[in-house]
Amino acid sequence: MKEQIEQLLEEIKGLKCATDKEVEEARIRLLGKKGEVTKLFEEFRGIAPELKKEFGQKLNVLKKEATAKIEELKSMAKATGSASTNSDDVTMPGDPYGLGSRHPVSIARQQIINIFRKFGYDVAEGPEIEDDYHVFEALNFPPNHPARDMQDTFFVSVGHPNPLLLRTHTSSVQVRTMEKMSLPIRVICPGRVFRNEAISARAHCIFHQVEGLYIDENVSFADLKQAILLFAREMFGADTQIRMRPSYFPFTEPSAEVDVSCNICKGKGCNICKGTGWLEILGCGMVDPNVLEASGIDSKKYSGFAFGMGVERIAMLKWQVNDLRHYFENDMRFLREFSPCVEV
Ligand code: 2NL
Repeated sequence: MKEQIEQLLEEIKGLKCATDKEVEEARIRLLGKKGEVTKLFEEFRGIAPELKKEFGQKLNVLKKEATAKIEELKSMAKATGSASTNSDDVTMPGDPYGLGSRHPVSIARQQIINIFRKFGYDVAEGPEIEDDYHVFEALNFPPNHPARDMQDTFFVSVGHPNPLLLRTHTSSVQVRTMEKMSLPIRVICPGRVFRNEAISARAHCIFHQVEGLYIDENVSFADLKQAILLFAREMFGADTQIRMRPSYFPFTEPSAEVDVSCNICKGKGCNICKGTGWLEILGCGMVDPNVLEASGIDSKKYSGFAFGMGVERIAMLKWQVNDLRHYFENDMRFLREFSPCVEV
């Protein structure tokens, strides 16, 4: 009986099962009515009284070990779908996962950057948490301008003469460039910006911008117009036309909004351009002399132009996406349309 108990203990220690069914079979074989452990308990009734103490203890240990092992195998089967304690079959194929791909906003941002790099612009980045001076004051925003209101801007600190806030445009990076770089300056500033707006098909409280700035002697509005025309043709196709409409920004004078001819109907009028034949792509203008002087640039000697565009908007127009929210929801069916995603 001693050998039988020891042999069974060894067997229990090394017990392996691949499925739920196998665990149940092992339980019946060991602990069932006619199971091996049960049988030993029956034999135990007939053994000599002086051996009862020793074998009683041994049998109790055996039963405990068998029950614990069955429980362990059962819970392992639940957790992994397999009760095998030896599931590391190195010959099995690995778990496949799809390759990631670039987000459409990232693709559009990179295309805009590449175009301006080709034109000789540097790329500059700066902090997302900014101060009032670099976002508003240095850009000629009057103290009571609505953009400085809590309704439009996310403030990080208030009640301070120069409060911290989340930048509402990347012009703040251009201000920092003007402060520290020698002239001439030719720079673009891509980055995330934040506005306290209700989310809709056309607006989001976080979006991406690319702003540009060119300052040198004798920079004219004609230079601005040519730079924007060349950009539009690179971005939307060689036959793209542009038109400029007068506008207003605190930091440029004169200011303009730029439309491109609709790349769907080629200017004839369709539902994308709402029958007008034109799509608005950016705002721009000649840098206001007050903005140059605030950053220590002599506005009598130097002039410049600047522009700003929303990357999501450019991406919507380029790929005819009619709802901005698609860019933030990370629906794989949408994202997969932009670059082939290797699926296994
Ligand atoms: C828009 C309009 C614009 C600028 C941004 C700028 C920057 C400096 C000086 C002057 Cl440092 N201007 N940026 C100028 C005109 C328009 O953005 O609609 N953006 C989405």
